[in-house]
Amino acid sequence: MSFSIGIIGLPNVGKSTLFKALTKQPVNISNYPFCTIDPNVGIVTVPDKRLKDISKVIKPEKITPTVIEFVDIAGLVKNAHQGEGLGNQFLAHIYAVDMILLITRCFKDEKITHMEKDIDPKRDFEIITNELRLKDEKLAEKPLLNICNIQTEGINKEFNKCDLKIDIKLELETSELSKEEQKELELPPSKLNQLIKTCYQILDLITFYTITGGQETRAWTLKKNSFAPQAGKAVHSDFKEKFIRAEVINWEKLIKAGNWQKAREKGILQTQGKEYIVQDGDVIEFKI
Ligand SMILES: Nc1nc2c(ncn2[C@@H]2O[C@H](COP(=O)(O)OP(=O)(O)OP(=O)(O)O)[C@@H](O)[C@H]2O)c(=O)[nH]1
Ligand SMILES: [Mg+2]
Repeated sequence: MSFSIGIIGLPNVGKSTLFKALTKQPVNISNYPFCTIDPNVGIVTVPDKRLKDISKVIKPEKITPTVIEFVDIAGLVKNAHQGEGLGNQFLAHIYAVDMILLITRCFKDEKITHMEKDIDPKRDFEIITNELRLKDEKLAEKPLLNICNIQTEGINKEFNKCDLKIDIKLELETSELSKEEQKELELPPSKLNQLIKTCYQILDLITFYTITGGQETRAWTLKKNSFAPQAGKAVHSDFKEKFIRAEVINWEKLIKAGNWQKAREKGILQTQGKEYIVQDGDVIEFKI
């Protein structure tokens, strides 16, 4: 099951810059409103220390993290719902995502064009949320996280509706450096992992794992409170209908046991049926 997060905001506020820092994909970034027209779509690995820990004991040939999709949507302007700017077509892309990341510009920089001339994140936030509401009340009810694009070294306008302050330009510059270079330059720690994890929480997602007979450890994304067959469907479209039962163990217990076989010998693998609600951190083997 894949989940998708849309990056929206006024034109020229740093949406594509954030997208590039997250996905490392080459995209057009320029000091030019409506630089992005067609949405950019990219996949981002969900940071997961548990997957690394599981892999240390299982020693698989392959380790596959779970991913989340980000969509860099074109800039929205006032009256977009009536077709202003590139209007309606952009709003249509917002229907397709599960969650919205709204970028508001807080940094002052005379060189970067602002559609509304002056820096006022509160006004900009209201313009965008209003456009969503005018287009469709349902769009305004979507999960939303407001990212304030700030400048670490520079002048910023404060905005109290800020969920996460990120220096987006610095994040992109940091993401293009090696770990060693980042250390040497004493750059502040990146907030991108925190951003991805926060989206995960807002979307009410959990992670479960499969180990495919010790060949591949893999993380999967699932909505909280899903039944085991739903998790099976994430692994293989067939597995929902063919699901009979699953062997389940919490990831920490598996690590303690050493491997799947030892966990079985200890009798700590649990056999679960269709009614089992998958828990965050479960390692599962589906029986079909
Ligand atoms: N000074 C400063 N400039 C930034 C920051 N973030 C983005 N910019 C610059 O702002 C300009 C626009 O950035 P983009 O990422 O292309 O903006 P966008 O929101 O995708 O714009 P559209 O696609 O036109 O809607 C570029 O020149 C960026 O380098 C920032 O944190 N500080
Ligand atoms: Mg853009």
